[in-house]
Amino acid sequence: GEEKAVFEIPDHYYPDKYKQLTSTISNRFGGDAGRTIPVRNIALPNLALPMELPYNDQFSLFVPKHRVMAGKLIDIFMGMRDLEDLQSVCSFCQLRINPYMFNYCLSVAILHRPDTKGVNIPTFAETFPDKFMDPKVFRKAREVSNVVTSGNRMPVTIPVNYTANDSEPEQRVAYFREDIGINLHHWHWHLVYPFDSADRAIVNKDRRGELFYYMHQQIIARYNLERLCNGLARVRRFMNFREPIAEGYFPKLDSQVASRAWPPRFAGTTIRDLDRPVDQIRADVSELETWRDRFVQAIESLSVTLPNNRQMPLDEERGIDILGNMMESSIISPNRGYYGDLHNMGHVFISYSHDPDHRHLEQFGVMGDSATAMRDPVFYRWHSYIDDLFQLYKYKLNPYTDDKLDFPGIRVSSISIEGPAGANTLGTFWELSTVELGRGLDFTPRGSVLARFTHLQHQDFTYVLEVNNTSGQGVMGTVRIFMAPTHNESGEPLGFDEQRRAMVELDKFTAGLRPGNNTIRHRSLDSSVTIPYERTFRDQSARPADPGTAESAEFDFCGCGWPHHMLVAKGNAQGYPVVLFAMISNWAEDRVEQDLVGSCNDAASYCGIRDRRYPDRRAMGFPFDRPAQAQALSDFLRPNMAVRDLTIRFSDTTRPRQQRR
Ligand code: CUO
Repeated sequence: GEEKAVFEIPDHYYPDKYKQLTSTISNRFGGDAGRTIPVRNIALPNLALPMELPYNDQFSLFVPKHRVMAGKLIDIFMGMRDLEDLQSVCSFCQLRINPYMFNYCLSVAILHRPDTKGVNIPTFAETFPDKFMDPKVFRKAREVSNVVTSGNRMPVTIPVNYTANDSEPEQRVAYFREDIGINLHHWHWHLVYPFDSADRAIVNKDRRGELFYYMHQQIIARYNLERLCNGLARVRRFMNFREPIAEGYFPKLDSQVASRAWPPRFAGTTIRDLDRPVDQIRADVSELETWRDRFVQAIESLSVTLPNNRQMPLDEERGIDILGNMMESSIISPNRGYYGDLHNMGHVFISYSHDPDHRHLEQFGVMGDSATAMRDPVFYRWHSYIDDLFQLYKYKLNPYTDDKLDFPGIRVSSISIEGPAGANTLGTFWELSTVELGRGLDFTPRGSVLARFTHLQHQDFTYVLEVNNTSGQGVMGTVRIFMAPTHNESGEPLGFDEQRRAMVELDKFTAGLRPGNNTIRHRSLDSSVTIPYERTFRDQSARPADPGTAESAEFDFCGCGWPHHMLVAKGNAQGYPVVLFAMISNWAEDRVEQDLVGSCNDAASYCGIRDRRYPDRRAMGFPFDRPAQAQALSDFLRPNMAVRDLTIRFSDTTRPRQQRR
């Protein structure tokens, strides 16, 4: 078992209402304590601003006022001289600062301070499980925790499909929207790439605007593929802000902090002008339209208006990155005053559409929080529209020329897939997994509770590429693997342009190519898009034994990455047809010179690499990020590319999770 430690907090750190309880609090934790850690008594920084958010309110990064408060708190945490001062100010904050905001800001600081590499951030699902799971689980969990002694507990089972029944067609993809791992990935992504801080370096990461565009573009491509597998049309973008939103969503989540349910969004709700003094928000829907028009205007003219009225060109090299920062918007937007805050405020308008003037005293819905937004069908409608705006820019670029696409001397003669589901077949099924609850719930002193839930899974497989190198010398190549649907919802074949936008990145890796014939074998488990199950859920049994090492730091920090269990779309029982695409590009032109030792670099495609540059010089999504003069994918192919028809066959069985690796 873990040794318990007691923190001895200076008396005046306790809020007044706890003062007389101080001795009780320390006694309560002190009973079976292993050691005592005195907390340094420091001159406390001014915390007035972050303390303005009531302790029991919801916290949203999308709400401008909350953003400013969080930015201040992050700066305070970043500014502490050393770990002991940081710990001291945290112990002061813990009972006063809104717990969601506290957790977010401390996590950002731990991720970015040089002296906290290797410090464990408990996985968010364990800290605030109410954002990810059906509340019934917690009631049951409390019962279990009270009556059963630690060590031989039965896991509590989270029901499948608990937010709607089969009358709601959108429910067919609820397993995707409500997947705990997908929501954790999204939350981590926004943690790694915050859009606000007084410390510009935290925001101004290499190609962060482009990654905002690309990671969300890939979410939409994956969601659309998932919808097609389930007989649903691709998602309709939310582009007319005055039109009612057809899809409703009833989250059935309780907030532990605010001790009330997350509000629903009824079908047919229209976003309306906001006037919520309590959140210091006053904004009209027409502002979204103005910002949108200016954004489109910048793309039309390939030029951005700066605050001093000068123009900045949107060139091929940096255009999409600048647009990403402008759209989100982040503090490194070239002109936030003029181009506004379109994407973030879209989240805000939607999340308050049930109570735009606060007359019902309701808080924001799930769209207002990056930990829960992906549960709501409207998330995908909003982000499809955002993606359309980015695509307007991509359509302004010239198609890639031969010298960008070709790799002279390299021929990919075939790509195929091997695995237990059969040649060129991917097998999917339901899997039953267990995750530990507890940290965010008051189960002390009895320890934690296990929750069991069902999620999609696929059988492991291996890519096999046959490559001929006639260049006469050994070369390095970058292998880029994508998957896409072949037909639309009406059964018509997809033209090149629709298919390129539907391409789902599966993997990207470097391979050495000897002169002559080469066979490249690469495991699905090693995907550059995903992180293993153990990392998504921070299964403590998988934690490297030796804390403080580079391995354990990686394990603790690198929660960003698509969950591996969602690498492949569900397919269907008959076998859903998709096309697999592989390209080998010239690594000499792709490479980024940098040292990767000790950083987490195995899910770089959607998350980048911590403290490093994005490890691929090409545009994200290359070679499908731009239109081309091709009617069909077959017209686009070059000798260094290959395709293969695949089938994804779903078997409606539920199997207990098995150890992979
Ligand atoms: Cu990730 Cu809209 O950016 O939620």
